[in-house]
Amino acid sequence: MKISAARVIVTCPGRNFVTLKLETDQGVYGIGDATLNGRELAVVAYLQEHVCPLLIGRDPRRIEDLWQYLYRGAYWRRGPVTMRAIAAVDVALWDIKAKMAGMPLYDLLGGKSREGVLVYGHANGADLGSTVEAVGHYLEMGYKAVRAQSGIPGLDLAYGVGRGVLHYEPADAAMPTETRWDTRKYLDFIPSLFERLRETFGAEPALLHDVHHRLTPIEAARLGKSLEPFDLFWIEDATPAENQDAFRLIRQHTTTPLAVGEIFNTLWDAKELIANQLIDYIRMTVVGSGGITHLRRVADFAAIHGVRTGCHGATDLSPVTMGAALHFDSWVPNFGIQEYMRHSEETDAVFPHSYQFEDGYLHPGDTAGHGVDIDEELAARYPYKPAYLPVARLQDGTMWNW
Ligand code: KDG
Ligand code: MG
Repeated sequence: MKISAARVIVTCPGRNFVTLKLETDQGVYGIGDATLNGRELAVVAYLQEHVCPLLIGRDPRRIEDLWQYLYRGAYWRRGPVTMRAIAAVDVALWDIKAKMAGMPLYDLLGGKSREGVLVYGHANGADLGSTVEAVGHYLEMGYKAVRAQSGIPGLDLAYGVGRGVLHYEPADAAMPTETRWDTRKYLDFIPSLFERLRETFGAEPALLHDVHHRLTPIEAARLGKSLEPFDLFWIEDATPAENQDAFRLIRQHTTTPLAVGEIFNTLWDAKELIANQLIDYIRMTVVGSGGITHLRRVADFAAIHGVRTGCHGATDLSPVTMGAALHFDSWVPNFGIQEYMRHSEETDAVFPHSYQFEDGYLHPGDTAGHGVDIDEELAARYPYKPAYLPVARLQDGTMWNW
């Protein structure tokens, strides 16, 4: 069996996606996601110029060997571009293997560990009142877990808050939107939001919050402490995690669970965090971290240290990643939760998929492979559109973390 073609498909049904399609001499094909929000064409070039030519003629059944070939063989290791390209190949190969076996991918991985995949939705509002309303809307839709992001009094644009629409799409302009940040305003406001959410909805729903890398370690410690009475499922990306040691300080001050990792690319980005039990949830997912092959290793390492998974699932991760992640989530023994930010109808039409939402859980479906396809004709009707993520500055203009 041989790989006969490797093609990169770029489409923008409301937002940009990069998809790799691997075809074989036996007619079976597989697809993988390679989207890197705001830097998409870098991965397109990496795949087209440097990876696709290496794949033609190779045996698609040798997933591990191909992974090692692309990782070790480049000499230059890690990074978001390289690891997304490897992930796209890896996920397409697992798709092919599962299709050849006539099995849904979760069966090939070891079978289901649970009946459904618990997901959290994204509620957001311009102010406290509308955020509470949005959380209520998600609970009415059946979600058992909801992330709440709100506009901050005195700040113009806050992370995670749409401009008048329920769904939030950050890569919203041909040049990066400039936002302003004020830590004191944020820290003064957020506990009142979660206090109101608990008053309104009681103790039952799981509530989550994304700090999006904005705080210093001691500020993150203060936030975690102030949110303890409201029993959050987690606070995410409390501080930038290049400095893994910083989490020791946060941990010493608070029992609020910590989640990190959506921008990590390999286990090495999270090794100290996991080994020292400085976090509770690891947010890496298939597209950002070298596919199923590497994510399995991360999850096994996390399992022996009591850390659970919480895969990133924003809309810039295509339905292909969502499908593959749901098979992974169905199998992985130390599953925590899966993020689920719904795609637009246009995106769902370009990527027909077998996964379904029901009563707070996603189900991967039982079709052979990862259950997600691409309608290439439809995809071709949506050409690539440059779009950047925003940037953030402090009130005095100093560049900050978005
Ligand atoms: O492309 C950036 C988004 O994926 C990110 O901002 C979303 O933080 C995010 C989340 O938790 O979904
Ligand atoms: Mg996040």
